[in-house]
Amino acid sequence: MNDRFNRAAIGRYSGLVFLAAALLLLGVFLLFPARPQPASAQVPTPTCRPYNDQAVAFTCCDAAHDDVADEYAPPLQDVRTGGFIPPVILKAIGWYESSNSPTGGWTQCVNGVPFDTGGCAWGIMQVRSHMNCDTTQFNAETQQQVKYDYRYNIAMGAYILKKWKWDWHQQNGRIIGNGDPYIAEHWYYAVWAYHQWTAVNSPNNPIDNPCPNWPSSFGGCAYQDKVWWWAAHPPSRGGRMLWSPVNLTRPDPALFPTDQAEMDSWPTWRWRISDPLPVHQDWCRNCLPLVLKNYRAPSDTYEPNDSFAQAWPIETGTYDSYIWHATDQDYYKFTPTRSGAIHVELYDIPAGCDYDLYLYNGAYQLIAQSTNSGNQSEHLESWVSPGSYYILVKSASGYSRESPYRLHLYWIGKATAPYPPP
Ligand SMILES: [Ca+2]
Ligand SMILES: [Ca+2]
Ligand SMILES: [Ca+2]
Repeated sequence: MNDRFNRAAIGRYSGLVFLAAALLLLGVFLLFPARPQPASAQVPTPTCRPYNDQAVAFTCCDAAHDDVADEYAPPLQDVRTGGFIPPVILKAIGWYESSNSPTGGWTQCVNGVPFDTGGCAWGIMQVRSHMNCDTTQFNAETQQQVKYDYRYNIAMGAYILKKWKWDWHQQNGRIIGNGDPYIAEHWYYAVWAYHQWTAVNSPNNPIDNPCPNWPSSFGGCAYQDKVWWWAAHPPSRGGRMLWSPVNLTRPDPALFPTDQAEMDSWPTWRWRISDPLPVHQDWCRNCLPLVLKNYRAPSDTYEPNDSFAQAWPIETGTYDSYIWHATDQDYYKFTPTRSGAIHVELYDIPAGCDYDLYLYNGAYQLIAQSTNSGNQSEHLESWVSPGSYYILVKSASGYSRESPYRLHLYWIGKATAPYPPP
């Protein structure tokens, strides 16, 4: 070995080290690209997401159809149910669970403070599992959303009902009828377990649930019977019935255990009961209930909505409704919380009709319209900022009480990059 050789070797070696380091840095950069830093690292003080009865009803529909969860990417708990829940069940549970709040049912917050029971159960769905008083808890951000965001709260209630109660009963053979989730009566055990799966909720328990005046009133009845009663007797507020009644059939109470000892020894086959007839379906195609088949909407939906003031609040999603008479105007209100592009589509316009689509800003100024001829579909898009926007559907000619139009609102405010640039 001589010095020259060593220097050359060291030179080659240094070059390799430099190349390896550069590749490593490039790899690190590709794996963890620099992200724009938020303007302030401060955690914002949580505030209650604003809501009203219509917004709660629509969220119950979205949750029933597993359509809320997209907004809540990790690190929140994933609240996708992966299935269907008859929406009237979520509406009735949410009403009954929060009905002891100072402002009645469907209460998420009171005076800007999340509604709780004993600091343990939270919001409209009174979510208790994995919250403050439970031994295993959701992370802080998830708990915060359950408390402050009615949409997340309802989605979490739906998640618990479907993933932890319904699925658990199905897996253990406690099945009503053929276990079809589209039949509302099949959810009796899941709703029972939503409160607690003990004989305290057995409808045949004469001590806890005498239920003397069923079906005229639910006093003294089991938890899930109370939910059944509310489904059939929707409350009204502000002159509007909060949901369409669905007269759910209560199973024969004699089919169930009278006390905990009996319940503990109940063999699986005894939980398999036939359909309590008649059974019912409910979904949100028109936000109206279905009693089995052969159903037709008896009235228009989302009414009254004939002016800006009456505009029906909607979130992203699909809505079926009617131009019920020649001068019917259907206003919808959309309140984005972030800037983004919205797309509004109007389709399934009935044959022989010509409906048009208009978009207004919060000052009632027309900002976009789509007015194709005949029953061609309409489509418009616009850039929106946080605030109120109004969508108007009205008829240029014709109307139909038989065939609904379909309105679809798509919002990409969730996207990180504005498009088009503001
Ligand atoms: Ca209408
Ligand atoms: Ca109308
Ligand atoms: Ca048209």
